[in-house]
Amino acid sequence: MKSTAIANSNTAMIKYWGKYDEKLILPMNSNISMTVDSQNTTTTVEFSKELKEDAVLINGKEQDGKPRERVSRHLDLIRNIAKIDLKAKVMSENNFPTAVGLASSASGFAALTLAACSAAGLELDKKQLSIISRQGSGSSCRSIYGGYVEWMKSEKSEDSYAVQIADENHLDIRDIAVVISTRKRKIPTREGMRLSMSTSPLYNARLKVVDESLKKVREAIKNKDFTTIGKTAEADCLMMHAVAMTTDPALIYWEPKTLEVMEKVYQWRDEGLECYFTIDTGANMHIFCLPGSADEIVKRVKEIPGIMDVFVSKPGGEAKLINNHLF
Ligand code: 2P0
Repeated sequence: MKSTAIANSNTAMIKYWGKYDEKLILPMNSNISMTVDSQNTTTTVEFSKELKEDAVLINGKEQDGKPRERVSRHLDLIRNIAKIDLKAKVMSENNFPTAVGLASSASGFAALTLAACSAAGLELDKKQLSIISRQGSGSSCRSIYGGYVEWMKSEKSEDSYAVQIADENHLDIRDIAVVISTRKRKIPTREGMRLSMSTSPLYNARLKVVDESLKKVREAIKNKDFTTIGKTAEADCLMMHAVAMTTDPALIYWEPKTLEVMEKVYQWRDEGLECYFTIDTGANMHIFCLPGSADEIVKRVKEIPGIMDVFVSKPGGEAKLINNHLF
């Protein structure tokens, strides 16, 4: 009853921001991401009758309090489906520094779901795995698949899952993650989304246009139309941040350096170096570009004073089981 899985992180091109159902984690809008190959989580899960309670180690550190509870609750969901009552040991390692403020819950919950379901003896298809992963952390359901992925909204749990739009070999683009700040968010993302829904006057305005953006990006991925993907992703990022900024209390994730990089992206584009930015719930950014422009953009990003780190990713593959256990 022991399995190990590896899952990649993903970067949203059309953002998930707000839940129709908080407990089941059903999103208000469908959303699209690219699974990335350079940031991943490896997780080993073992169910054992020797254990009195779940033990959770992340990056070598024994977890207690909320992080452990969140993993335990997710294991409960899987134990329920598998009809087992055994406690588990969970060991998880990120290949990227957790403290830099890049997302770890997407790769983390996708790897946990796949490893725990396999260790519990469940044989599930990707759709079922993504439905389970979604209930641990929404964006993780997209990391079950490689390449370009859409998480479908629905009011029913069984209909809200991720589907692959195109695999990682269909269209080669680069996601340059630019680390600007490691400052911790004052308000957790989950709470931020909830506040936006109840207080931002722009929340519903974004919902009115998001379907059109989804259609554009979906088609542009199929047609390998990088320009439309980039433009639409950048516009949706600004729309999500407009909603965040007009939330009470205001959720302003950007720092001066974020705006400085934004300005550079506009300038480089004017000069003919095609690239687009997107930003999640922090000051850090992602710059999308075609493979031929990546080296030049990385060089220019590194010349900006105060940039802490840069990670370049290609489209990554699906979450998978591996034989090398962490313990
Ligand atoms: C996204 N984000 O689409 C958006 C854009 C942040 C900004 O998905 O509450 O950690 O666990 O479902 O998945 C981050 O949200 O939230 C996220 P929960 P999650 O990538």
